[in-house]
Amino acid sequence: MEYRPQQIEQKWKARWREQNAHRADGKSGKPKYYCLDMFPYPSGSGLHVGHWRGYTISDVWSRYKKLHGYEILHPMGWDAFGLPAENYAIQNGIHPRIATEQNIANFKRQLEEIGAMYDWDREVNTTDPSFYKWTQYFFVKMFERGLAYRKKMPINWCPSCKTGLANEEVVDGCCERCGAPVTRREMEQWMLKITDYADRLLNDLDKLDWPEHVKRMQRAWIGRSEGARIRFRLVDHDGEIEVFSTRPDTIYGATYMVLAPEHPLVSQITAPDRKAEVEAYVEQALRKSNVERQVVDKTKTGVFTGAYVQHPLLDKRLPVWIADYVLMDYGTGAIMAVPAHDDRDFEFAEQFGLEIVEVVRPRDGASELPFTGDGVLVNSGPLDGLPVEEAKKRAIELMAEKGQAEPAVSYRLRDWVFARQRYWGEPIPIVYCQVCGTVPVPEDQLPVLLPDVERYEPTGTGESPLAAIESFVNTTCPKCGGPAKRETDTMPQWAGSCWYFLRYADPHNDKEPFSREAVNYWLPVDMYIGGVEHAVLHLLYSRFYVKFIYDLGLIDFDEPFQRLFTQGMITLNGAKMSKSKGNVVNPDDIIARYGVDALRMYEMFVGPPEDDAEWSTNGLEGVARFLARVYRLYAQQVDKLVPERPSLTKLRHRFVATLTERMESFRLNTAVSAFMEYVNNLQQEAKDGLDRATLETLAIAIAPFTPHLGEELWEMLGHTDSVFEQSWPTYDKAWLRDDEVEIAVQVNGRVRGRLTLPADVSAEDAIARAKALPDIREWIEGKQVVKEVFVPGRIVNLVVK
Ligand code: ANZ
Ligand code: ZN
Repeated sequence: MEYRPQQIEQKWKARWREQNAHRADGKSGKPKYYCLDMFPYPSGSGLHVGHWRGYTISDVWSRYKKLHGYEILHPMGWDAFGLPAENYAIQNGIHPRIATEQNIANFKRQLEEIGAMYDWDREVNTTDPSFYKWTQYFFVKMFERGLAYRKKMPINWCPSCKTGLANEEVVDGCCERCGAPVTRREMEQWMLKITDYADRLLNDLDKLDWPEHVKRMQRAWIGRSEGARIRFRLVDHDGEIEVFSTRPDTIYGATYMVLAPEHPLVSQITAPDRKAEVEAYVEQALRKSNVERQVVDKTKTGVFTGAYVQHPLLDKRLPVWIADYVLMDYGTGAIMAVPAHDDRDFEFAEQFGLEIVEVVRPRDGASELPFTGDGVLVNSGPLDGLPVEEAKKRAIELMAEKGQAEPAVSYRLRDWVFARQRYWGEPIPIVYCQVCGTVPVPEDQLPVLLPDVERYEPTGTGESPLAAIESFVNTTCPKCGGPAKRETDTMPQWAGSCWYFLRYADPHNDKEPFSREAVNYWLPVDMYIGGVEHAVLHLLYSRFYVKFIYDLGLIDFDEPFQRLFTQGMITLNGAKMSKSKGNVVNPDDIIARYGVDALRMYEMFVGPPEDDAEWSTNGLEGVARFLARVYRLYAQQVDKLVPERPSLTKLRHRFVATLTERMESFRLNTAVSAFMEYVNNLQQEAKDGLDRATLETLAIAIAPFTPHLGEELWEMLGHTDSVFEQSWPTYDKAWLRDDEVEIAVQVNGRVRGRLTLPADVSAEDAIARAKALPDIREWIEGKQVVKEVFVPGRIVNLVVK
């Protein structure tokens, strides 16, 4: 009679293993469903209960879908290359390979506890040569198509990790990994031309079922701007300065020019008497990060070069300055400054006493400068009186007639710095030959193995530790057989994660990265679950890779993840749980006391899955007590089942209706409340006995949340097959109807739709249903709902801003 979760859980885990229950072979004849977790990098700290949340959500969802008749692919693997693994290894004096093996073993043990439906036959590991062979293969394909190229340029440099970083890895001017302030460093780098895909990456967001905030972040990161390229002829020098501007309408207000300190023209046009000052300025600017350089409100710095350009439409010369608020890697690295209508130009002009000419005025009269809003042109000759949008077009035409401008689009997205000067990564499969130049390693010579070495600490010279290994560096040219040297940089952490989800479809293939058939069968991923911190890094890089692989003709889809769910974090005392902060709860301890199922169910109960939620041991104990009650209820009733009576039938149909609706709208926390409410009701009824349909329904429905207990309850009811071979319970509306009401749904006080709901519907359900109505979504999408009112039996009113 006593609920002993640990015993039950061991028993079912063993049974699943024996029966290979989670094997996905694609031969069941059922429709497929691919539910994927963002695979973890196996850190030395192991998993805490915060990590469990996402893994549990994805498993609950997989099992729920399985009960709907799908064959489920729910794989797991290891993102094991990269800085975290390497930094951990260095700190602890263990070779990264050994440390990684140990960490994977520990992670796997912990993940197996969850009791998830992982098909371990499909496990992938990015550090396994049989995997990274294909990571290198895709690099070679990029190189062959001109998408991987080398360029000398200032890049983000982390002085603490001693490596270059991609823009996406710099957060508020600091290294995403270690938090050290990032500096700039001029280096020859391997780059991937992700910018070639900017438009597709932007437009195709529309076809994805992703949270709006993630799409918004990607759109902002890609940052498409429309405007013009405008050329200004240099006075007393040959050549011209080209700028990108989103405000060509303000051309008559341009009073000076600014070049980025790194701009190649700087050294050519600087007057001899300005040289010393200019060079000193360039030098100090190079040491700053782009983020520091872009801070608004900061005292502006800069120097005059001594050179002038000719205004394209006026008989006027504009002085050319250099200043670090202009970035080399945006637009053309040069601007026309319009201090009256741009904040930064205004501060700069004030600082250095430069001319300010107002050219746009708000329709309702005078304005304070700088004025950046919409209005009408003034002081602008042929543009006077035109509104901004029209003036933009007209200005471009006027300058285009003289061959000095044309419409242009600019992106904030930069090409991806794809090299790291570190040991623990995939070697970049390139060989330098004096005769043949840069030669990719042919497919039959892949993988280029990462050599097993004693010393793997970063050198700090800007060279990878691999550069010191002569047996690695010296090789023969794959083309001519002559002596050649290997590239010694490695790929960034993200390389393997850009395509690992394709490999799960066909993980043991040693002839190709995957078979076309297998990938087109399982992909795209139907549901991808992970942390929001990947909104622009991994989630953008993977989309780029998939589009590229689609262009290679290897797959039939060009977006990897049809639906995305980003789970919130678990906090303890208000702070994100993390080993380094010392505020973690270890799942091993919890399982030993309360069992896996209690932890799983509590992880769902803790709050709306997309929001952060505070850990509470009391809450967990409540869930554990609840499961013990469920178990006892079955233990008492299964031997004396009675026929179903109407009160039980009604309760059952209502429970299934409520639960299904909450599941479908991904409200997994209130789904748990539905179980609790139902079981309370059943306990009231229990004195008159319970029927088979009631107990079978509950056993099936609870199984996705507490799979071990679900199987046990199913077995207690006399079954010998698995509960997961059953179907999700259905309900008959007839049992709900008598108590239904129709209510009106208003947005900002106006009726925009109608809903039929159970008379005793909770405010939460009513509001969620209202928001999900297509008619209503139209009115609230992209807006902030600031107030939600529910008047039972009458209306829901949503106030949006
Ligand atoms: C003239 C102008 C007048 C501008 C005005 C703005 C307002 P977004 O919208 O982000 O694309 N700009 C161009 N290249 C730059 C660089 N490398 N570093 C710093 N600033 C740069 O911004 C485009 C605007 O940012 C451009 O339009 C340019 O200033 C500036 F009333 O040109 B504008
Ligand atoms: Zn050669």
